[in-house]
Amino acid sequence: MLDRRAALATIGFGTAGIAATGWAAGDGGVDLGFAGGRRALTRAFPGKAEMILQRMRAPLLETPMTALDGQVFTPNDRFFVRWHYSDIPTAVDPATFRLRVGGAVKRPLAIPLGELLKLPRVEMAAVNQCSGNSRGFFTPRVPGAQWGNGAIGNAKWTGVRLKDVLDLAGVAPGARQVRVSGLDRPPPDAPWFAKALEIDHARDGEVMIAFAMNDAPLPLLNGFPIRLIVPGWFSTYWVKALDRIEVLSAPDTGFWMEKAYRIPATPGANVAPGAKDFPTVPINRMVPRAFFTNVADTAATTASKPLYVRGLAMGGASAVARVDLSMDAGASWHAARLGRDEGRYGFRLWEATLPPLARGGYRLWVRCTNADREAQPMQPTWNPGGFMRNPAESIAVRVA
Ligand SMILES: Nc1nc2c(c(=O)[nH]1)N[C@H]1C(S)=C(S)[C@@H](COP(=O)(O)O)O[C@H]1N2
Ligand SMILES: [Mo]
Repeated sequence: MLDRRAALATIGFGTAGIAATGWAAGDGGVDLGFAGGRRALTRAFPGKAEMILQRMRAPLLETPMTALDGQVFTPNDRFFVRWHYSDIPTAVDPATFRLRVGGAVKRPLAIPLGELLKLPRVEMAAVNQCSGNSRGFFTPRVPGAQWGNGAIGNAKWTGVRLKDVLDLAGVAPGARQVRVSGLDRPPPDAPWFAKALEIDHARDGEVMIAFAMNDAPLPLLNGFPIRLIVPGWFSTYWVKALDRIEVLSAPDTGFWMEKAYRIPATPGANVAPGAKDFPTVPINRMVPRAFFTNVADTAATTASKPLYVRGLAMGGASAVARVDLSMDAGASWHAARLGRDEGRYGFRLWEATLPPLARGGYRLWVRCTNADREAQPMQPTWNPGGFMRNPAESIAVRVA
């Protein structure tokens, strides 16, 4: 329980406009909580139940917050979807599908799915989060998909180690990176969507090729038949419908590594709005986050009733160490209860019950700290790509 004293020593309704995202808007759609954030809901996509429609082609589908509430694993039919190009696989024949492994290897391979499945199996819970998740909240606004907080999901992934596949092909001496790409195709003159990992990262035994998601085949829109899982890293590297692995003896100079998905080489990827010509690095590890999932941006309660709040937290590149709540804008913090640990790269449930509060308006903050002692900042950072947003979230609480 948060103590009453801390609860009372609080600020009133903030005007910061920070809001939980993906809540019913009353007109059958949702309001993502930023200007221009109204979206329709859709059931028009194969393998997907109700999703927030961000874009029809290439599909961008966001998970409503209500679909994340109360469970660590995001159902496959509510898992967000993001493709860059509209020419995406609409059917894949598992019998003829081949995973090609080439480049700086001793034995180039074209591996049938049946052969891939013979390798030792690994299983891992891991959060898949778009680099631009929550971009719609950036102030000043930045171009790119205007996501609320729902370009994120956690699944139990089953697959094989990328390392084992590379060992089958035999990595040649002098290998530097491993580049991956999938079955989607760019329009004429646009660069193939391909991402590269350093060779040691690719061979760390954690990076995996998944063929199952929450014990079911991957939905087509999430990368059937196989996709890359890069635990702790943003999902731009989690290449879907993976059909090509190339070992490179020099760093990848392709558009999607050299020009896109780059962040300022500063703490928190933070630069002053309008800054230009700062050094950048490819986006990489995720950072801690915690969300409210059972209450909208404004929770109403009566003075005599305790308020129960819960949500999800992620540590980013390391485990969730703690989740704390504050009712005094971060001056003091109170530990939330944590749910079962399903693995350091996955979501962790958190919950707390606020004591009955005096009538009035409050702001309740939640913050995750990871095992590397990295905590969410109170203030949002800014960069022109709209990447890596992770300030502590807050909701208004009205007690009548
Ligand atoms: N083949 C392919 N893989 C891809 C992409 C893509 O456009 N093509 N987009 C990446 C990005 S930016 C994101 S956010 C994730 C989204 O994964 P999901 O659709 O399963 O949620 O896929 C990644 N893998
Ligand atoms: Mo993304």
